[in-house]
Amino acid sequence: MTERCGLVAVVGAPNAGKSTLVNALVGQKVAIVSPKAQTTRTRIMGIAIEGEAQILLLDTPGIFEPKRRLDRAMVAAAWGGAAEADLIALVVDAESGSSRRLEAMLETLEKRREPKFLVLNKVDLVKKESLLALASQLGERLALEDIFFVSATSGDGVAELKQALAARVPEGPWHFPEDQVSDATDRMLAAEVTREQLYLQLHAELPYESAIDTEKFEERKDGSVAIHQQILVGRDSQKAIVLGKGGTRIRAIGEAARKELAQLLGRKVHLFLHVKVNPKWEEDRGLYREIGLDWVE
Ligand SMILES: Nc1nc2c(ncn2[C@@H]2O[C@H](COP(=O)(O)OP(=O)(O)OP(=O)(O)O)[C@@H](O)[C@H]2O)c(=O)[nH]1
Ligand SMILES: [Mg+2]
Repeated sequence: MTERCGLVAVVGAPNAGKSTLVNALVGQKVAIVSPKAQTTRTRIMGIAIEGEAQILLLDTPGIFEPKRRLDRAMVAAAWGGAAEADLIALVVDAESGSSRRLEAMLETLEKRREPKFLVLNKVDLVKKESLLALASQLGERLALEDIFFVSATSGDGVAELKQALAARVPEGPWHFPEDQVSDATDRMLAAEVTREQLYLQLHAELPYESAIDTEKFEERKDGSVAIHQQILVGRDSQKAIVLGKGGTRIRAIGEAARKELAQLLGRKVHLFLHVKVNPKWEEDRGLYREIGLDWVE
């Protein structure tokens, strides 16, 4: 058998389930997930293997109408990911169906030459008839090579999609060792895992208005790792919320992140979190580099 290897850009609206799907295809958590829209901020490659094929899945930020500089950088990262891909997998939340936002995205996708798969996700939440109606409606709008019905959370249809992706990526040597599951460094993964807790444990706008800056990532002789991270927020009032009464919130965030990370890295983790107020963190070029985003004017 010949080896195959190719890049699949996973694009779609915020909250469609792109990161959940990438994790399901890889068979391991490589990307963070939350019920809030705009969880993913940069491109993360998840690496899935199916038979002789290595499928490089580029999880991208959800595509929406960008306002802030950070938003613009996120949307640029998403479309930029599609530009390098052998195949585009458009993930659509089957429950939300079509919307003005999806329409705008279809217009951009129409102009792209890359072959496209449509992945209707969250089929566990909708009736079959409405699924078929949505599929045929989108099929009329866009030249699609294939349509898949999946539930990234239950795993329904994921194996079929994985097989189809494996068959569709071009012949060529694998780009990564077979035991590698993502292109993120442990340092980046650690920052993402803490950020996921901000999305899960803090309300309203706060997660969007915060970022993680890694100050130190230190491998210790005993095999453990010590990680110091700053949680950047814009205002003093936000710092108070992140800390919580008597520091309870930040302890809960740190504890959950540490546990998850220890499991993902398979080693002991010492996690030190500090909250820092910096009203201008969104204008900090160095931080964009740390996050993995290009600076956009
Ligand atoms: N019921 C159901 N929920 C799902 C499914 N797939 C994802 N979700 C949920 O949808 C929410 C968003 O999932 P994400 O994977 O973070 O979505 P995303 O497209 O990566 O979102 P952004 O990174 O914000 O663009 C989470 O609460 C997931 O648990 C599914 O198949 N069924
Ligand atoms: Mg995501």
